[in-house]
Amino acid sequence: MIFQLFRRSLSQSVTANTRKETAHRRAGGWLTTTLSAALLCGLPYAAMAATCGNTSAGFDSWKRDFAAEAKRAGVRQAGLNALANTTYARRTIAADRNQKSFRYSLEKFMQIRGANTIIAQGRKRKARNAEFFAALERKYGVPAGILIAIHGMETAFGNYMGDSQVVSAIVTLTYDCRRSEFFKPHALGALKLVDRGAITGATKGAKHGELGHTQFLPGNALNYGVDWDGNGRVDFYNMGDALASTAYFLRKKGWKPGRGYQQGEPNYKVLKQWNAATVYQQSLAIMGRKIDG
Ligand SMILES: [Ca+2]
Repeated sequence: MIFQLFRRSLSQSVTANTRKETAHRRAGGWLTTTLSAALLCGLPYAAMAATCGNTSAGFDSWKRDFAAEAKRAGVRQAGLNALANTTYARRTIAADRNQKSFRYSLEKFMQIRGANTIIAQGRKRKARNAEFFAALERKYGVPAGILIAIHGMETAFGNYMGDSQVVSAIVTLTYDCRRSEFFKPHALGALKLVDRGAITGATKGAKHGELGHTQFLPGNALNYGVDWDGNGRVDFYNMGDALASTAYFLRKKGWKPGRGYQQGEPNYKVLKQWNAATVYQQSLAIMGRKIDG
């Protein structure tokens, strides 16, 4: 049950994060605009962005154009190879087209997301890993409760991290006309993560390319990844690295150490940076308090 609900949460999270990107995207007008811009600027068309598509038909030729763009953006050979090896992610596109909006009351949302289970398990996890969470709080100022609540909400503590190939998923979403511009930095991020050895073309994640224990989109993974266990590699499938990256993300988004995160307190607004859905933010604050309490 948690699995299905969890999938919904991803859709909700991505939908919320990309809402503003969808309004201005109209398939059809884009090519004309790009060509006009190319003519006006006197640039060869090959130097412009690759042309999106709504079916798998143009994917391979798009990939060749996107490879040139990726190279200009600093992607190296390993990332370019991973791009060349991507396949059109049908299940991702099917899931993306099938997204529904949910409007639950806070109480209902917490119930269907299994908040009581997350709180009960979360308290045990905090007790069992007390030194780890204390060390995270010392370094990033983010208390255990909120990190554990996120971990529980996103993947049921690492039990459901997805079965889609991350690079193919995020590259396909960038090719797809619906939200190309939103996903592009994450596709470039995924290719750079391949360059760094953090992921490979075979790495599995959620349908929209979210990675690891707390489901970072690849662009965020690139920017906020932390090698907590010091093995020389940022690994979002390692709990320590993933939770440290989550704490670092929140800190960089404005978390104030030692200040509260309940509604009306300074850190509550930082939760919005993690997920744009109000009920999600409210749930995190409540679960976090109960786990920390
Ligand atoms: Ca590591």
